[in-house]
Amino acid sequence: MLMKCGRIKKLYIRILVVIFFAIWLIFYLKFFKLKLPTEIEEKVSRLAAKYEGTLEEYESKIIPGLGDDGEPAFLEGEDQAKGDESLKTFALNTVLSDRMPLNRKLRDPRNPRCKEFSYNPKLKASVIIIFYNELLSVVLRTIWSVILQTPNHLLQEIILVDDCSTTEPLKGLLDYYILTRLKNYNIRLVRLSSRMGLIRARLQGARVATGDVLVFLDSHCEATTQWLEPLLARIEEDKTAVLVPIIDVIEANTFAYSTNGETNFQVGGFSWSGHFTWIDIQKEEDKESMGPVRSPTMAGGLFAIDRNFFWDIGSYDEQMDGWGGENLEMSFRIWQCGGKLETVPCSRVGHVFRDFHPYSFPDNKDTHGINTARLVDVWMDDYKRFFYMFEPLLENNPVIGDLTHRKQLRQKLRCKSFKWYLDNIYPEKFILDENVFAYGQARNRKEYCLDDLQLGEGKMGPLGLYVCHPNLAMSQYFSISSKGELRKENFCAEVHNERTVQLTECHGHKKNQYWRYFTNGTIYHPSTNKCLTTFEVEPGKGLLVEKCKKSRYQLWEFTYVNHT
Ligand code: LR7
Ligand code: MN
Repeated sequence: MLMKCGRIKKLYIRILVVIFFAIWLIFYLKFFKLKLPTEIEEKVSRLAAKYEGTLEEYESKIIPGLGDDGEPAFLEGEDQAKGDESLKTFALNTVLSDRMPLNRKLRDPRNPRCKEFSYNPKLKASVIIIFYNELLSVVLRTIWSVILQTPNHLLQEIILVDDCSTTEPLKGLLDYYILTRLKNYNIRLVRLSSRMGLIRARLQGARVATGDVLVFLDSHCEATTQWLEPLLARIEEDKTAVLVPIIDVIEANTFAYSTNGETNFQVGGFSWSGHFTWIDIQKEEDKESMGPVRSPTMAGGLFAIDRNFFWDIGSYDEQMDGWGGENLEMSFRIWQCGGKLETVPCSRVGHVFRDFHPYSFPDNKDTHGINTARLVDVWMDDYKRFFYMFEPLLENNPVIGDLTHRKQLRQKLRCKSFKWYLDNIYPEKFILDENVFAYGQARNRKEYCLDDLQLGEGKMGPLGLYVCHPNLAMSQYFSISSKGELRKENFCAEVHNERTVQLTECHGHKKNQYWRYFTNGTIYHPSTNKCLTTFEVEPGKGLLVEKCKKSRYQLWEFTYVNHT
């Protein structure tokens, strides 16, 4: 017995020695490899032969001071014409960007009160910037802004993830730029060997990150004064807080850095069709405090999160392809599974908003739709019914893919229901069929229905009349809310000139958006003392109000009526 113990002990020691040696070897090799100066020198001189000329020429074209302070910049003559032309293909002025200094100085856009706060975070950030076929100068300006606006001791590293770009300047020239012009900074460039889409590209970046906090940025951003400190300080206070800065607009044509004022900012919402939207902050005191403000969702591209928390809470849905959906998925998940999402008004970062995506996706797949279907199936419980009214073809469609892992995650983390999220985090969200007097199709003379005439999200237009569809579709879905609004998701019927009826943004103050639906079937508009009518209204045209009278043109029957 004693002998046996002795042998086992010896065996253990041997194993330990081997492990120790292996670890030492790995470290030694890694260290040695990193420090091998000749190898880097060789690479630099190899690249220099090919790119130094190009880079010098490129740098010589930069016009000092152009775009300083975030002022709009303009080019002249041929450059101006070429710049305008580039907007059509790249959705941003590439000629101007190439002329503007890569390290341009911006004004401090913050509310003056932010300067009174002092932050002294101990955490370090890994800034992860992913890109696919972006303009080199725009990417470099993003990197420079991070370097210039971040104190050294807070920046662990910058991780660039190239999602297998095909444009030439993002290849050798970018390598060469980093190895020469940025050699004093800790920058890692990860090249993906195939196009993975932005969700998986971000995951690859997160996998190699070593900082305490991950900060994700789009590759066409510019950080401003003290952008990082309040984010890190808040995470230090609460590891479960996921934070977004105020995202200012960098104009795609002039690169003007524009803010919506020092105090005005919005937070994230969503539409039932599965899109991110901006919404006003509900509580007045939240606007004033300049402290972190609750945000039901985030836009997705710019945020800070504790690195361990990122993995614990389920990182991303790796089966999401291309672009879109991951932002709402992460937002709902964070709230439902015990985290919080906040906008930090004293942190501001600009983002170039483009009119269209200058890139396409393999197979032209509707990745936004598919990704959103994945998230609604996992996180939204029965409320997914609304999304599928917008996207009926995606319901139960195998293109959505397997959801087992994400559903398991929801169970494992014991996440709360979507109803909890709506009640507690986003109580201002209008739910089309809850707490309403009536909803569904509103029929007049059996065959005609209220119809938004394909208004489209965010647009105003007449409240129309159309032949009823055999099934309830979103264009004919209306509700009479508990406040007496005749409404869609965000649009309310309102009387203009005492006669025509328009759908405009709901203001919540009753007035000319106030209606009453009587049990006799009339929809009455108190402030004009008139009733909604189809008299002399052609299908496809806007509805009217007229003096209330006994008339079948004024009678409406909703699919569902809640008798209270
Ligand atoms: O296949 C791709 N691979 C990539 O690496 C496609 C894109 N990308 C990169 C791209 O180069 C860019 O750096 O991913 C980043 C985001 O792509 P954008 O800039 O074309 O997206 P966007 O700004 O139009 O879209 C917003 O919504 C997306 C949904 O998937 C992402 O979450 C974006 O990060 C997000 N951007 C923001 O939140 C910035 C504020 C905009 C608003 C509102
Ligand atoms: Mn973007």
